[in-house]
Amino acid sequence: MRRPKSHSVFSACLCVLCVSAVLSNSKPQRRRERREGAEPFSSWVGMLARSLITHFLSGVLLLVFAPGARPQSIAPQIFKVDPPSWWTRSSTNPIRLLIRGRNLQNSQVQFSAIGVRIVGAPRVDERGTYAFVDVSIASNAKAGKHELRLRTSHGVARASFEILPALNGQNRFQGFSPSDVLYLIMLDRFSDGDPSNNDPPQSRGLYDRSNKFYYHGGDLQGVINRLDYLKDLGITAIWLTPWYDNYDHPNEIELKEDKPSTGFHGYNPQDFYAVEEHFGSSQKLRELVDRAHSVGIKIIQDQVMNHTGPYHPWLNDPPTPTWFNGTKQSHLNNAFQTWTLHDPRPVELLKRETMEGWFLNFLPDLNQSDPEVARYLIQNTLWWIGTTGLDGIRMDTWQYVPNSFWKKWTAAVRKEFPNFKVVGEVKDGDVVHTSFFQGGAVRFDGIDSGLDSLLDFPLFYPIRHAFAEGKALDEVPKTLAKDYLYTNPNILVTLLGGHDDGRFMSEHGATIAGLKLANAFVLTTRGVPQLYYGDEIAMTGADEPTTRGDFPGGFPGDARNAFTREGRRPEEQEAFEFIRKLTRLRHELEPLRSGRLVNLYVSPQQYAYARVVGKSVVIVAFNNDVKAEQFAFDVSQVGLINGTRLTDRLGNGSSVIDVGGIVLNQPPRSVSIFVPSKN
Ligand SMILES: [Ca+2]
Ligand SMILES: [Ca+2]
Ligand SMILES: [Ca+2]
Repeated sequence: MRRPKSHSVFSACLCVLCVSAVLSNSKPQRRRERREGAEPFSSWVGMLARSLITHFLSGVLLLVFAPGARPQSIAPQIFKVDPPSWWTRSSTNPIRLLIRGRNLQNSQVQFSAIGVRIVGAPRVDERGTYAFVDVSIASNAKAGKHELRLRTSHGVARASFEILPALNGQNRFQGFSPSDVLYLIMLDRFSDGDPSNNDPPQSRGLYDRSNKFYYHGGDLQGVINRLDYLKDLGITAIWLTPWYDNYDHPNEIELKEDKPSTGFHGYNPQDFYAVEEHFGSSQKLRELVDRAHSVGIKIIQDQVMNHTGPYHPWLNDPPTPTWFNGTKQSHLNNAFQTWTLHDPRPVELLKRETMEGWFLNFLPDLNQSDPEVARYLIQNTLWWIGTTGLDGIRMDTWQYVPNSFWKKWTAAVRKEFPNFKVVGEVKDGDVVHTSFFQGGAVRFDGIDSGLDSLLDFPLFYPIRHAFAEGKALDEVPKTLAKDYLYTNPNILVTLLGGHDDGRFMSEHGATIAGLKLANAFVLTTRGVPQLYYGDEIAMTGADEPTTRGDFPGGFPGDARNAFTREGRRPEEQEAFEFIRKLTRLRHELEPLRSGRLVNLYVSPQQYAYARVVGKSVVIVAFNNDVKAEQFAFDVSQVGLINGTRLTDRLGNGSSVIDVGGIVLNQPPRSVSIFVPSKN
């Protein structure tokens, strides 16, 4: 924020003080003339006259000594209204607007719309740059854009605020469940459906496909264009990396390989209420949500509530003094001592450094304990859901935000959208740590966060170790053995890849066979499976920048199009077809979605389990060893009787139950999904 006039105003104020001092010089003499206990009428007249002269001279001096200050510069101005719209019949009413502008002191706000009413007086900060205004929206409020007028004694500023009809809840706000198959898309790197937004006027020069840290052109239209591909793959929900408007110029603070970077990843918002211009518009976003819903695909938004981007306008002009934890000049650096967050006896400074410290020492850490910040963020979440109809949220950096805030936030989301679901990112391999953050139980801190789901990172690492590196497979059931620590392990989001880790195929020892096993596990075990874009065609990328590579065929001029069979190489096609077969089995076989998980056999490199719902049983058996293995196990506990024939839906033959058990001869690095034959 520019404050160029401050020096001039300061000079003018000094001069006013001088004039006041001159006018005061006669006071001692007059006091001597005054009779004790009585203030002569002439004295009041004199004071009034002096006051008038002082004020007159102040005004003159302000004009004279403030070079460049025109009279209209003290008129109010509005730069932004958050939120820009709301809908009728919302569970949140009134809505609190945060108006950012200039000269907002002593303002009155008016609406001319029927059914829209201002509640109370605006609260304006002392700099006059923010006004908090409560707006009550009656159920009969007229939909449309309405003019908001902010009036001070120096003028009127106008802005628009839109009243929306509440979205019909059919096929919207659906949440997610183990019946879904999620697919994480790095928005900038998946598909460029609109080259006209690749180098937008608002942010020229940030597009460069040869630079790993610049925009590559992927956008919302690109996702719309690929809905058929995703549908064919068996995807029922898309998690998109953040579409918030990120900063419009190179990031000179966060250097990557010694050069400025960009906010192509979306996690550095400069505006929580706008869509990044490289990705499209809010209208295009609504189109994507509607088009996805029309083909049975849900949309999951990636939200950030822990911090803002390093160039957010709030940084130099926060709406309240406690908007951030610390200031740009003075704040804690994040120490990432996350273990202290579930420690009943934490070293307070370590915990504070983790909760309130700024990521990388430059991402401004929002203070959710400030009631205005909490209210702003809660409304922001509701706004994205309520104005688009999206179905779920993946919340970034969950653990760095206080549970006391999450409790209010999840309650507000659930109140308005009862079926909605949220998955939190707690990036940690320890079940003890991760499970602490799941809602559904009051923890030692006296709080139930209300969080539905977590990304299952404790299972992610054993999956990588076993299926990519070929290490012991029993690390997987050993991790699942800790499921009792979760309030609900069945809603955890299981994954073998994501945008913050190198790709599966770039792990030491990874093969297509291993990738197939890992997908077979994720798509048949408990939880909500999540795929990472490009893993279905065995894309590689060993680190964070390269794991976010461009999907081949998604961009103009690409040499081949891996969205089509013709464009896929043989091993890409092998992986793609296998994963598609798995998603189809999951959709077909109810036990794979909602069945309880029953472990049947575990050895260092073999693992077999059943998924059971009612009398329906599916048995999944892995041999992760590089040599064939025969192993036998009892299946009577899942209700399968002697003589039942089990057929492998992945084509490795069949097996007949005898003496309550089965004997399997599993080829090297193989998996079977056995289903009892009908006869
Ligand atoms: Ca584009
Ligand atoms: Ca931008
Ligand atoms: Ca924080």
